Amino acid sequence: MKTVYSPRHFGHSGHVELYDGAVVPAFEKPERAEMIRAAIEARGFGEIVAPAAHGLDPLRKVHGADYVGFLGRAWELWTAEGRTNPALPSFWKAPGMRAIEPEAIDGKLGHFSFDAGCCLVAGSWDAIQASADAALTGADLIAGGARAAFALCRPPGHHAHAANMGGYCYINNAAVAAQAFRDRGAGRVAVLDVDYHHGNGTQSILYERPDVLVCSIHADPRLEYPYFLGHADETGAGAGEGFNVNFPLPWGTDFESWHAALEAAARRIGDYGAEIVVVSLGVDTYKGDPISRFRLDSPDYLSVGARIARMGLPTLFVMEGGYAVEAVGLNVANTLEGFLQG
Ligand code: OKP
Ligand code: ZN
Repeated sequence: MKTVYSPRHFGHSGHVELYDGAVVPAFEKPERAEMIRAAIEARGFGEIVAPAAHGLDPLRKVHGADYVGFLGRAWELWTAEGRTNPALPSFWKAPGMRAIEPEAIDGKLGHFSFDAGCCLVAGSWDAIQASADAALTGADLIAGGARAAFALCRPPGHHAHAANMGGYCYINNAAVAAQAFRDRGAGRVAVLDVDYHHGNGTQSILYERPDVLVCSIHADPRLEYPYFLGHADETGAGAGEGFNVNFPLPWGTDFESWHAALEAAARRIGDYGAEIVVVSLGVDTYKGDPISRFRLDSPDYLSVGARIARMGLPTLFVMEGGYAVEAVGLNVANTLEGFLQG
């Protein structure tokens, strides 16, 4: 299995987030991708290749053109105001306010986000594009006949909505890849999101579509970020009714309970008749994750990968979360090894 990786992710460094009432370095940091790359290299799963440039058109198929344009210009607009700190949003519209894009960068940052989990620094846009290109290149590998590929995306993507960044995510790499598979002729695509957090952006983007089934296993939004989406009664809308499946689980969930949800999701994907599965691979379900509260242990990820393999589908793994830097490489490599042996 090939891995798609670019060192351009390092451009997205030195960014911050609000945590416990303070501005702190973001948990989503470059060391994560480097630990994963090192673990993949050490296991010798296959070649590590650079992403090919796909341009912005595939991004604009799932995101608004104004939003993509904003991401490309935000740093320039911010520095034109004399700012040197990361461009961090902190103003949002409440229901009843008006969704008119402000001219000032501070207003634009709020207009195109849903939380303070995403700021932009000088190299962010380049890293964001390389991350999306990694997902698209992984999709190319599978379209070319590979059974599986691993897109080592950083920054991650599953929280990003069509026109809003949030939760460390800017471009929804999984949705971009799912769309790319559809455009290449796949009739039915599934997204299986195993990150600890609900994939609110992926759900939102694909909510009214029957051609992409979205299944997400995550901490219950009554307890956990993203708080305002991810409940079990969100089953899709319009033509997409029945094609969104959420598995919210309580804090402290162990592997046995978590795996029962994976089993149900895998069966649902099989019943759907998916031709390809995009796995939003977060390993923040790990017991040692600093911002999460599930209890999976490193060997459990071998079983996760094996169960995904048993679906018997061409599989694109797209990297999402996982913040226990010392274990993130091991946990991702175990997932992929379980898949390859399964
Ligand atoms: C991204 B991914 C910190 C509380 C919420 C956001 C978590 C984003 C996780 N202020 N932090 O799904 O791993
Ligand atoms: Zn997560």
